[in-house]
Amino acid sequence: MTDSKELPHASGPAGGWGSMKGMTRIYGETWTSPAVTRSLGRMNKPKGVMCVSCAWPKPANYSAFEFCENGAKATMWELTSARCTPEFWKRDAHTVTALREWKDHDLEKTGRLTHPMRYNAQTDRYEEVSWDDAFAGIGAALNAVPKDSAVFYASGHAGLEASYLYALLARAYGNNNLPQSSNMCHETTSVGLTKVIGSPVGTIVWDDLDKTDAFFFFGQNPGTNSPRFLHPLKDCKDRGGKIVTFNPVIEQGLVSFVDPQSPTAMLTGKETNISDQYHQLKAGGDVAAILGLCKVVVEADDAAKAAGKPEVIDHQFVEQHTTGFDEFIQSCREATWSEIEQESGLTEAALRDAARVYIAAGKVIGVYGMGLTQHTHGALNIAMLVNLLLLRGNIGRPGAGCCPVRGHSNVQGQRTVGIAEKTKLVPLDKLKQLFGFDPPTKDGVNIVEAVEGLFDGTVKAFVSLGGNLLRAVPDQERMEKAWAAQDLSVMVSTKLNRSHLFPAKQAYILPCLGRFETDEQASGNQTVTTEDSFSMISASIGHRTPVSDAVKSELAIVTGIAKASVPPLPGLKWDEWTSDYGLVRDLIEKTYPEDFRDYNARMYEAGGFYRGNGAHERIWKTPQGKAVFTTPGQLNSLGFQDAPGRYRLITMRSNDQFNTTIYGYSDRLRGLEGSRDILLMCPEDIAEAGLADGQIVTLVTDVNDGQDRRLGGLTLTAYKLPRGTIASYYPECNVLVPVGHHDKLSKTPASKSVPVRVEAT
Ligand SMILES: Nc1nc2c(c(=O)[nH]1)N[C@H]1C(S)=C(S)[C@@H](COP(=O)(O)OP(=O)(O)OC[C@H]3O[C@@H](n4cnc5c(=O)[nH]c(N)nc54)[C@H](O)[C@@H]3O)O[C@H]1N2
Ligand SMILES: Nc1nc2c(c(=O)[nH]1)N[C@H]1C(S)=C(S)[C@@H](COP(=O)(O)OP(=O)(O)OC[C@H]3O[C@@H](n4cnc5c(=O)[nH]c(N)nc54)[C@H](O)[C@@H]3O)O[C@H]1N2
Ligand SMILES: [Mo]
Repeated sequence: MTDSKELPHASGPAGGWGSMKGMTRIYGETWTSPAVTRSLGRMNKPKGVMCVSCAWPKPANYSAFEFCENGAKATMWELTSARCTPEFWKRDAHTVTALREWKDHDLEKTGRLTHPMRYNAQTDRYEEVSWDDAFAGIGAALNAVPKDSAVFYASGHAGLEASYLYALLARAYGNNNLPQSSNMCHETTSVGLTKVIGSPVGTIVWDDLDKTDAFFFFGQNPGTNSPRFLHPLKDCKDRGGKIVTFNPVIEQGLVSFVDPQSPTAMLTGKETNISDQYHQLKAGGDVAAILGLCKVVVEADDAAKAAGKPEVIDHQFVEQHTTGFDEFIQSCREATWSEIEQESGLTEAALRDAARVYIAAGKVIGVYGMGLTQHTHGALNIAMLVNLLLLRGNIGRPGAGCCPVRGHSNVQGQRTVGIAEKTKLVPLDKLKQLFGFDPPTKDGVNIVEAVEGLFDGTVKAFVSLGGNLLRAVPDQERMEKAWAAQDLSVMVSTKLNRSHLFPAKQAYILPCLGRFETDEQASGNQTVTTEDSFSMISASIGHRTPVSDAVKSELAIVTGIAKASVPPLPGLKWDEWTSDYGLVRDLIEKTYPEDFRDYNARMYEAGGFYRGNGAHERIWKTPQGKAVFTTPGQLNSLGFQDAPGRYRLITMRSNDQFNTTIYGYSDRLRGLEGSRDILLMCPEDIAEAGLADGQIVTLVTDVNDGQDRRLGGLTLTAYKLPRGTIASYYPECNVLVPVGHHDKLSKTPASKSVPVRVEAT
């Protein structure tokens, strides 16, 4: 294993006092009140509030502190006492144009948005508007553009109830243009996993974490992005289990962890070593690495058979449950070690070590994140991981399975309840029956198509239920111009962000309640529900006083827009639904009866209720009716060739951000402090390029499509990375990602392997 102490930028373990310090700093910066500790105490517990940060599941046997460093940061960020009121826009320096010079961190630090605002081009400022005027203006503008040209985007925050009605609004308005943040994230999973196991989501549940013998991690960073995952990982190690990691970057959370919930560990500093093996493969090298693992499994099975020993491949499972096996193992036998080594950047010996752990483990969970999904052949990456799991029957039995770790707290659930641009994913006939209108049958746009539509002028109006799309998508510079050229932009937001600063001809910012706040409607304080990465559905009940009397719930905003833009129909009871969200849950249950049985009663169960998943029961909803082995057509997941001076750029998240929300400038777990304008490169590459550690450089996208994409002012920083793989931060790097650079099947932007050159500035 690589010793973290060898890193050019060594850091302490994940968790421990470092995480306490991280939380304390945000506490100081957000001026939140000490009452925040009461909110934190309710987090992820029945009748409490499900974390507003990531989608990591909530255990039924919860502990006193069921939150992590990043959940606490996200909570304090939302519960800040700072307010961005209409007064903010009256200050001389606060024109929209001037605010474009501000950093993401400083925009959000202005605090919670308190009033609906409309852009005034004369003054170049947003000005307060009444809700009635805002809804009327939005309705009129939506009805003035062709129906196909309006887009209804959702970032994965809003609860199931508001999301269901949002999807209904788009369809009643007249299109299926319902792209979502997962189009930049786990859409590769939704498409790729469905292709091979017939399920768009992961196959494990909480109990499997406690039963597994080994975790294999591919491109997911729990220390930063889902820190509560570190507890089951520590438990796995405590019971003698193994963890093997494949990641070009050494991520401290996968190296060692001090449990902040254990007084003994905190006082003694006792670290748990997490990864038994840490394989720093090249970005885009997973196809070859996994093929290498499978090759060893096939070899071991051949040898076992020859020696009359128990088989290594689970042939009974393969026979009964899969298709494509013969062709796949043929490709394993044919692949040479030299090409596997070349493409993965790992040695045969290292891959044999990893395969030994895989073979010795009775039950294995394969975990993955953006390191697999955000590639040109991201779906192939996922299919390869499934190949590996299928060989030994590691899907659909206790302690084993496939575990994509989702991002936003309700990103998976929004898709479940109809926020989907693909009509085949939505029971349109049910909608017709329930609401009495003909839902449009033409597929809508995903994010890449929406961005292309903005560029060519076919998208004219954009409604965003949360998020900061302009900052999150590829080709950001072009996007800023195109966004502002639209007829209408509507942002339902909690904080100011860059997407607000490129207002369309008519532009609105609509402030909404956060999940911690009470949501009083005619029938009382409302409950909202969310679905986590394990398909568990849980209720949240807000308990904090709303940030201002003038904010509305996301659901009330959705119904407000709906009433103003969709003709009235007896079946569309927007007001009634707003007065009691339980009625919306009844509609969800009627639309998806198998998934949401007894919804209103079961949503308070500890740990949530399970929506079910065929693949978990070995029911494969693929065209073949079986799980599918995939023979790789190529040995990496890139869409370009290596060339002299061309690097594979990983756009990465720091420990001090949640997507485009930048809490600060401390990437503690990577030992990087003080600046986000950095480029990480290994010392050998720096020397070969004739550059020097500390030098200021510019990144230039190495794609020949007539566009000049560059990002300057980056401090070159020597870091322990494989040759040819470099890394810099998202979202800053989004000016470099071409919109056409995406996963072939799902169109998820390939943000983890952007071809770039490095120029001395
Ligand atoms: N604190 C915090 N938490 C978050 C978020 C956040 O921004 N901040 N974002 C949320 C969201 S929306 C999401 S989707 C998730 C994202 O969480 P993750 O899926 O963990 O996403 P990333 O951190 O972007 O990338 C994961 C890892 O992939 C590695 N990697 C890059 N390229 C490759 C490759 O080619 N192969 C392999 N094997 N690994 C590679 C990177 O080094 C990194 O460690 O986290 C969620 N949680
Ligand atoms: N280069 C590169 N690009 C990427 C990625 C990458 O790894 N590399 N990752 C991609 C991924 S995985 C994702 S998910 C996207 C993220 O894309 P988005 O989901 O669009 O962006 P966020 O940064 O999560 O959105 C932050 C904003 O959401 C609003 N907000 C926060 N809480 C709430 C709430 O409760 N309700 C409402 N209505 N609004 C709220 C606030 O105004 C805040 O400014 O970015 C993608 N882009
Ligand atoms: Mo995400």
